[in-house]
Amino acid sequence: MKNNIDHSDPALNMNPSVGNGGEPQFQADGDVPNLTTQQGVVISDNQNSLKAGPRGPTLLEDFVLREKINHFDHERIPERVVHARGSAAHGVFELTESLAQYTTAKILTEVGKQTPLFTRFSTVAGNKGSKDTPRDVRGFSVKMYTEEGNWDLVGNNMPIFFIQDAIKFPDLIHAVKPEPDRGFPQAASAHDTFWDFVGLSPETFHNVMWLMSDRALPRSFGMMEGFGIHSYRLLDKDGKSTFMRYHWKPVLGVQSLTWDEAVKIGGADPDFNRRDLFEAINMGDFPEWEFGVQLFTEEEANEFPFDHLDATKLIPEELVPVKIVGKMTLNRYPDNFFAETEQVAFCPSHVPPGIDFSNDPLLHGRLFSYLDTQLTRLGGPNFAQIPINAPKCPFANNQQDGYMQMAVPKTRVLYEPQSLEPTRPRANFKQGFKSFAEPMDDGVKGRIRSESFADHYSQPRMFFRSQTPIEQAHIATAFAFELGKVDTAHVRTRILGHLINIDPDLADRVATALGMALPEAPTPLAPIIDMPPSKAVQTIGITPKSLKSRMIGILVGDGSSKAEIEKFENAAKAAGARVKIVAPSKEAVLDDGTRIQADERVAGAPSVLFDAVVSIIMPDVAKKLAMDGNTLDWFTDAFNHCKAIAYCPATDEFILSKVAVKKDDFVTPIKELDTFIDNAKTRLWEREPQVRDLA
Ligand code: HDE
Repeated sequence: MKNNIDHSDPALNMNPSVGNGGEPQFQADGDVPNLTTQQGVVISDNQNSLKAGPRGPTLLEDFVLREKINHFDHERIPERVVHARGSAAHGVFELTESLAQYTTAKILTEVGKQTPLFTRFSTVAGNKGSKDTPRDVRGFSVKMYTEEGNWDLVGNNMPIFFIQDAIKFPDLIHAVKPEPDRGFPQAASAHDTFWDFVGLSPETFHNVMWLMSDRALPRSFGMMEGFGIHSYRLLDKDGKSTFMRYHWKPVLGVQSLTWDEAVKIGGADPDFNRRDLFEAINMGDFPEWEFGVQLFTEEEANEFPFDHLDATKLIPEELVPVKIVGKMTLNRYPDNFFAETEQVAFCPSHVPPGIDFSNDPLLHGRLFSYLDTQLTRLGGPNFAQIPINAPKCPFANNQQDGYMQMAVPKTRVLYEPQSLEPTRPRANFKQGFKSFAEPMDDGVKGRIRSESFADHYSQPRMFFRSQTPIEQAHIATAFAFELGKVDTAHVRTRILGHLINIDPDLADRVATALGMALPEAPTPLAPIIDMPPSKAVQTIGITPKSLKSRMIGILVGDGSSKAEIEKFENAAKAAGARVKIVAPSKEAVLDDGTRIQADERVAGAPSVLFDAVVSIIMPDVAKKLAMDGNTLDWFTDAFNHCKAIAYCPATDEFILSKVAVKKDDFVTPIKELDTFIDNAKTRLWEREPQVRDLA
């Protein structure tokens, strides 16, 4: 709400003394509701505590003060132990093709039905206040409020995971989180403990390859794929099971940042992805994903050259195509970050009838963990009553009491079997959730890792060999960067050994960048298979040429041509882009005398925040900006990040002449508007090896 108090008013600093009959500030009048305590008592003065005289001690009696401070003291809840940093949005799911042949779940059989949902994206390692752009896996969680109960699809933006067995999860997370003795580094895998764990756990390498790839640096949430990773089951009306792996495919396509951008954005705008989601939704530029499934039978799975119960293995889309059956649209930003984004509790065990679990041992650990963790995070067993977590279909049970109980059951019967209240809820075998009647083999109980889980190198190799040359260079460079932060020599050496098994050329490039000798490769536990390459695992190779939802920065100043600015603005917007005006000051007066407000000052908006940049400034402004490091970096960085640049004559004369920007096909004068718009849809990757020492 806009407040109409003039803060320059010296009266605000005065001390209105209620006890002495003065009228305090900020009083309710007209339509403004009264401010009250939690008990509904109207508060007379919210600016001054109760004191014994104007300069005397504050009185313990002041229940208004105590209640306010007491509640404030307890505002924080424990952040998520992983995935603490996150952003979310409301939306809707619509099924476009029925899977009735495979499942009874209505969410997957009722074509055209709109199901409300809430989706949260997250990083894994960083704390709640950490930046949006570390090199990290991203969480991709969707809570669908189906008419048969909530279905939580708790996935990641990579189709595989680091470990095969849940018992290793605390170790993985302890290794990647800040080191316990020093409390750093925050939100970073580039440190000794992570790479120590990785080197001693070769099963991690497939996910590590994805982590070193551009997939770990998403340009926006709307440009990420989502994967459930594990195989789930679909059950039809006869209880027949079909395995399912689910995928979210972004309509905007997969797009990523470069590492240098990600690092700089971390300083310039730690909320980069969150802000983008907020702005996109508020502008009606709704992020959308297609929902697809890979379906296969037990018999088909037996023919795969890997075990699909192993979460470190993806099922190549070329082997089992992704069948698109639905669409998710995110169309409403949460009203309150804490109440919704922070308190939402996802649990992979939340599935409606017709969906069931496979025997993936990682999934089984998760089926316990997510419910358990909410007890600490949300304070007790009643977190399902928090509005964001509550189902939107009827629900009823005999659970009672516990911390934060909101329900008031009006019955004497909270048990079963019972004969006192015939209308109380009962189980319903026909409609209810049933598990797959899986025949159990009579193996021996033990702490066992299946031999079919032993191949740790074939899929990392497939991933690397499927990449385009520039993506391979990014992966090798990322390994060199990360291992360059590892001080313990034997930890680095061990990683190089594994890389030889994945791809000798990759190992060689990383070793050369680090100035290290290659060790002997460890003996693989299983033969390494040369799988066919899969284009679906690329990033740059499959990024669409499009301006949709990308951001153009236009640098302007006093005297800039309004007509010229509008031409660029309109052309960019027509192609689906968003535009931000950047200027030396917060306001500028254009050539026709109109005063505009810049979205950002150039000092606060480095070019890493934009996908392409334009400069339309007058000579006197250009001359002044040529003395400003921020402005010079604006152009150099845009160039180094392979972006399209459109420049005016004054920019050319006074600024480009001073910086290392070469006039290639993507650096064009503003009169070539169409060329710029076309260039801005992509990046000139061929420029990168000229401006960066890639491994
Ligand atoms: Fe999670 N994970 N995880 N995880 N995970 C949590 O649950 C856990 C795993 C994922 O936006 C926690 O509510 C174990 C795989 C996402 O709120 C916790 C294991 C995948 C989110 C937990 C895994 C994920 C979490 C922390 C190994 C991709 C954020 C807070 C057995 C398929 C959800 C919470 C959100 C969060 C445990 C592995 C995805 C502690 C034990 C594999 C997206 O329960």
